[in-house]
Amino acid sequence: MRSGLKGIVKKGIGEMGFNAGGGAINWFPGHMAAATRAIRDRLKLADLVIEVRDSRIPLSSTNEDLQPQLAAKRRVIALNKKDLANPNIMHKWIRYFDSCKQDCIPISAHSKSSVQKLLEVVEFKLKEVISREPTLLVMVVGVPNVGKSALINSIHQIALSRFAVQGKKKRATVGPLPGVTQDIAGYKIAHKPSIYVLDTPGVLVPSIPDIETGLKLSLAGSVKDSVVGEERIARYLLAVLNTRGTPLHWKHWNNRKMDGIRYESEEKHKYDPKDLRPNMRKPPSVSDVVYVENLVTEVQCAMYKTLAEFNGNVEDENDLENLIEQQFEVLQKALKIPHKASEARLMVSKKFLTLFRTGKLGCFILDDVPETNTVS
Ligand SMILES: Nc1nc2c(ncn2[C@@H]2O[C@H](COP(=O)(O)OP(=O)(O)O)[C@@H](O)[C@H]2O)c(=O)[nH]1
Ligand SMILES: [Mg+2]
Repeated sequence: MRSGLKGIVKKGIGEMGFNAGGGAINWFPGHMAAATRAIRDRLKLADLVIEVRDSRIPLSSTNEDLQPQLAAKRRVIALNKKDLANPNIMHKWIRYFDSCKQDCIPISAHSKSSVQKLLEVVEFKLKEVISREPTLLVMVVGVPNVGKSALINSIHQIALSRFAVQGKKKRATVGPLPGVTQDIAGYKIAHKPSIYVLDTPGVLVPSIPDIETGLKLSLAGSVKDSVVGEERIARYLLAVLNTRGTPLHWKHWNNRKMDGIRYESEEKHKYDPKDLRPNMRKPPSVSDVVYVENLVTEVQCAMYKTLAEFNGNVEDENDLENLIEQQFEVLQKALKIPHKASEARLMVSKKFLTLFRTGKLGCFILDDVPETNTVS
């Protein structure tokens, strides 16, 4: 890890450890211990696991404690939220998982076609068992917020349409399976053989191995914001963006956008009788979209300007900290947060995080592809 970033990570969190028992940061709520036990028990019965991870953090979003058990099963890793991940780096990750002989498929749980592809891989891997077992169990596991339930819902939708095509009146059985705890819901997605897919509650490990993993999980939304604090998460994000030099690329991006706007407005000058007709099909949210786009442009320009004019060294902890301090101020303006607002920093952090998490600042992958050939 770069030294400036390392310093920010350390300083931001101080000496607080991410552990189950105590310290200021406790992200292992009691219910997760019980849930982990229930998942371990079910895993014994599973014919296949779909391990859902967040594409933006393909390694940091693993549950290390479950890895030995997961690795021993038929497993497909679904790298979800691919719409938020940088596709170029995603290719490298796919190659990495390939080199580890681990089936892995990037998906977006909201896109039926990608979920369909995942199901094809699942069915292929189950082929030999399908011929001899009347009932098969597929478990969906992963840390919180990676999109397990969204995936299950899409699988369910696909299953419903399959059943409908077969003309069966009794469609997929929805709801808890007999003997399955309420927290683990199951859906039937096929018959002959019957295939059940089980959703599970997201569980983290009792102790997060290192602070940066914790910050990445927070950034991706697997840990509640209140646990680490929005400002700390935002500072970490700013540190990552600056050390990567990302805002320097935003200039070109926004130049192109501006060219687009200029081009459009020139076009408008041409007289077209159609322009006189009231535009009935204009969606009502256009102004919202424009508002957010402008906000993003302002944020990116502010970030670009501060970094381009910065004459310190982002690898130096103190320099980086000064830069981030300065950026908090310009971001407040860009994000239109009143100068005197109480808790302005918190508001800046929250808004900035929202832009990042919704992909408005671009696509990112925060984990570095390992050089060794070990999957964890
Ligand atoms: N952008 C994006 N968001 C997703 C995707 N899949 C799930 N989400 C969102 O991620 C959040 C958590 O999803 P959920 O299914 O509840 O996660 P779970 O805790 O693993 O069950 C929700 O806001 C989903 O809408 C995806 O492929 N792309
Ligand atoms: Mg869920």
